[in-house]
Amino acid sequence: MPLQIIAANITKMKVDAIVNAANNSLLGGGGVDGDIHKAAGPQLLEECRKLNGCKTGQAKITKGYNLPAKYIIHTVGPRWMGGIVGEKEALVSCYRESLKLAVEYNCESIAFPLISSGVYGYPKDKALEVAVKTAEEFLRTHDLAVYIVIFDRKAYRIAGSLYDAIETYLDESEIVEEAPRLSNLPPLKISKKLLNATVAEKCCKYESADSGLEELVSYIDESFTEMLLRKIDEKGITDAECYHLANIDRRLFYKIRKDKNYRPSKQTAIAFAIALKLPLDEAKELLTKAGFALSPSQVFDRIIEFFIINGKYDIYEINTALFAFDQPLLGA
Ligand code: AR6
Repeated sequence: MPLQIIAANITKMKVDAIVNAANNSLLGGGGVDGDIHKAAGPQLLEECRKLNGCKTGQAKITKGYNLPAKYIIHTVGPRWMGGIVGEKEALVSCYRESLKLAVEYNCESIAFPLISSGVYGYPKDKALEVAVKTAEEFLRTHDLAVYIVIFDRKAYRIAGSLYDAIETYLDESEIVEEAPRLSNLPPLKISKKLLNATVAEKCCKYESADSGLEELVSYIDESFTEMLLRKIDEKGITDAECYHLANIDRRLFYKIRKDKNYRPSKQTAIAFAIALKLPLDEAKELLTKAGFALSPSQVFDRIIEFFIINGKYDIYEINTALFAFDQPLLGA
């Protein structure tokens, strides 16, 4: 199942479980912990008192009480000490233990705040990287919708070097772009009636149609779905690998697989181009099949180009960058 990064207040999330960035006592505090206790109501503290605290890197579960979420998973992140006392391992453990608890309680969706990145001082870009990587690894073997919730969107930054490289790319003078290669043929106008006709009916109509129509129709290119499936075969990857690499829901993938004429959204089409590691010309071709292009005047399109040109095909890295530039994300 896909992983999504969203800007929100976690107490409002309608998911099976939300995660609380708590302290060892589990008796409440400031930040997200304070917000969750306030929104869930005093019964939460009563239940927390019975849990006998929680070790750093571990997780415990309670009911959600007045929250839209069924459960609250309380985990204790590490305090940032400069990254030299095993903070990363402890933070990875927070995500893993919380995810394991969610599965144990049959949750189908879970939302995390950026654990440790507030009062505990873990740098936000590094905290997000741990969150995304650990969740992504877990999703390879589990079916669960995972949301990483960013609260203070403005304070959020990705690693400086990547951010700077993308900014420089966006600032570069306009690149010369080839016109999207739709077809060498003039636009084809076919009535709805003809499109919906059976093959036999079409043959009859072609015979009486203007000369050349039959020839034109025979030029109709490989569809998006056909090109996608061909590329999956050529790359020798499985369907599951493909929809995971594309951060696409399994059900959506099979819907596309079954429908030769499926028209995906632009984000979905690009997600597959990334999953298949297509070079820029082939990525553009796949997009064209779905009726889209990459425009040099759109920030979103330029960021996608940046990653493809630099051979960076990690969809989760691309999504964190898109999020930093306030752009829609790929896949889910
Ligand atoms: N929804 C989503 N994210 C939030 C919300 C919210 N309502 N409120 C804050 N955040 P922090 P920590 C973000 O300090 O660093 C508490 O006192 C916030 O922007 O809540 O793990 C505990 O009791 C930040 O990115 O948790 C502990 O003593 C992230 O949540 C200590 O703080 C985590 O910030 C834990 O510190």
